Amino acid sequence: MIRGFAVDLGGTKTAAARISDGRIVAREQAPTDGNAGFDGQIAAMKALLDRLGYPRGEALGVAVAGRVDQEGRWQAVNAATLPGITGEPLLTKLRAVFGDRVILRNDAAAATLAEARLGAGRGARHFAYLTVSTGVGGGVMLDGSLLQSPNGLAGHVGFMSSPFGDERCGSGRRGTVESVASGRAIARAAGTPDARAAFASDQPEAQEAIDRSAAAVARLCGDLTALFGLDRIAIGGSVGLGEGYLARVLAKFEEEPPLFRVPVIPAILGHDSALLGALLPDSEMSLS
Ligand code: BMX
Repeated sequence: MIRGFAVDLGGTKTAAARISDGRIVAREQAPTDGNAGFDGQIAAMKALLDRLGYPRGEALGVAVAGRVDQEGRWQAVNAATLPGITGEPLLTKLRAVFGDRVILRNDAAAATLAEARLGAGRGARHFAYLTVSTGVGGGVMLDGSLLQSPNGLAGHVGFMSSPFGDERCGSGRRGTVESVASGRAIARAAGTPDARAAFASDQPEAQEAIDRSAAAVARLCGDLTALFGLDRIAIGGSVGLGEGYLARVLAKFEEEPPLFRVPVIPAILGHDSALLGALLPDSEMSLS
């Protein structure tokens, strides 16, 4: 059973939690200041952990949007989301501030581990988790192992190309899934302050923006199934779990031939997945 403290720093909000017996027993949250820079983001994490009474040296799992390489350096892939995060040594700094028992990974990778082991992916052999939120992130579990790469980019499915996209996204790539399907892309196309407002709007451009996002995510599900031979996909994130969103994805997914149409289900752990997954070990063997 996992226990300790966890932080989940996403493009819109930063959450921290105390976890006991595999469950979140206390939680604090604040908006993420995307322009805060490296030291500012660490100070924001510390402020939330202080409110939870985190004692230095206790087990701490940290999950962040952006890529984390094998040396623990942190860099935004979508530079528009976290412009001040450009390859700083996050793991080294976290250990200096919070002690040696810090583990660090990408937020979507953390959520993938949690859903695979404790949630929607249990029993699946080749499983993918997608988060549709401020950005579009994900992770792939093959025979119980998270697909990882030394540069920390593996699993960044939001930066694959989409036939529904044409705009350049903050990664510099044109026509990415993220450029058309993310919460920010929905809000931009809908002309609303955020994706939540687009969901609440009855304006045709808002509904079309959500439909286009769902179509791009459905196509991505088919692509990932072709690439990895998946047997299940779970969808989470604030947009992914938004009212009626999964139904729209599934309606588009019907257009895929049966071979590529694996079960696509909602994430079970909701908004807690990255917090729980931040503390999970990479390998199941060390889970005892
Ligand atoms: C983006 C990318 C991923 C992240 C995903 C979900 C950045 C800053 N973010 O694709 O690393 O996992 O968004 O992040 O490069 P969220 O902010 O939507 O939680």
